[in-house]
Amino acid sequence: MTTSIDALKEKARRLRILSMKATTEAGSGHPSSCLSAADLISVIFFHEMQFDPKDPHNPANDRFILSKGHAAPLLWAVYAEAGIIDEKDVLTLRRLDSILEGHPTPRMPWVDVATGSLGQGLSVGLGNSFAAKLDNIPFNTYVLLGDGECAEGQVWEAAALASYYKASNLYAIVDVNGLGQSGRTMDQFDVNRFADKFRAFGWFAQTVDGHNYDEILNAFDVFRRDGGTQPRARRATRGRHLPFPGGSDREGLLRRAGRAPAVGLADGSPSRISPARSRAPARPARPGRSRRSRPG
Ligand SMILES: Cc1ncc(C[n+]2csc(CCOP(=O)(O)OP(=O)(O)O)c2C)c(N)n1
Ligand SMILES: [Mg+2]
Repeated sequence: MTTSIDALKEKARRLRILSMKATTEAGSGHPSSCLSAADLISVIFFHEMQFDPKDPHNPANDRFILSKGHAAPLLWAVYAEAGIIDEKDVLTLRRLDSILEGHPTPRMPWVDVATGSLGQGLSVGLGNSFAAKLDNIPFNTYVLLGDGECAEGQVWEAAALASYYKASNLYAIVDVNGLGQSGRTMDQFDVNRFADKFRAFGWFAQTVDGHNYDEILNAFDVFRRDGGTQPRARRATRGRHLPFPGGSDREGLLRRAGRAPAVGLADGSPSRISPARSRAPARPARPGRSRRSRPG
């Protein structure tokens, strides 16, 4: 694990800067949507996820879906920070000859599915979850959603199905920044409402301050430790981001508990997070993963 909290914060700072540079260069985009999620995505990519930075198609890679696809510049900045593309590539954002479009598309090899039509990412993540189980490959899928996006009914259709099928290898992280495209969201910074909704669908949900690294990291730890056994709510105050993981069932905990885990997350004033599978016990070696690493 590369990643001390200071290192994760520094990565997030660089992600913010590069996102701003890219959207400025392109003259369009959603820079604020990138900024609110930078701390969360730093932890997800540089602490939680495991993948081979040299092989986007390694079946054992953990998967990431940017369901709030309009924050694509942040995702491109992540791949630059991971050493997968150059920083200067990120500045080609939205050019006709660039594979780095304003929303993620599979023209970029690390993107499995085009996103940007809000509401669809969690459904695709659930498909990944099924695939992992059918192929017996223990990868996890992380889906980052917007809070405004959660007004889309498809999010809850996916949440219900994930719970029914105990998709314990699926994490949903909701960035509760209180804003949709042109105004306040219905629930604004009331992250507990997000967590309660996910819980109502059978998820293990936590809330965190999405800019507090101790809380974010702890939420993932809690999820790994308790996600399948004792659903617990982490009380927090208001949050800007909410991560919800569907959870991992490596140890079969979720299966036994009969529920899917979820995580919820945080914000910019105080916020909250949720769930976590366990980082603790080392994951069994995955096929073809010998070169996998957390990029530094
Ligand atoms: C199905 C659909 N409807 C509308 C839009 C237009 N749109 C783009 S960004 C956005 C606001 C998204 O807000 P939120 O999910 O909270 O993300 P944030 O930018 O706050 O992170 C909207 C409505 C879209 N991309 N897809
Ligand atoms: Mg929002």
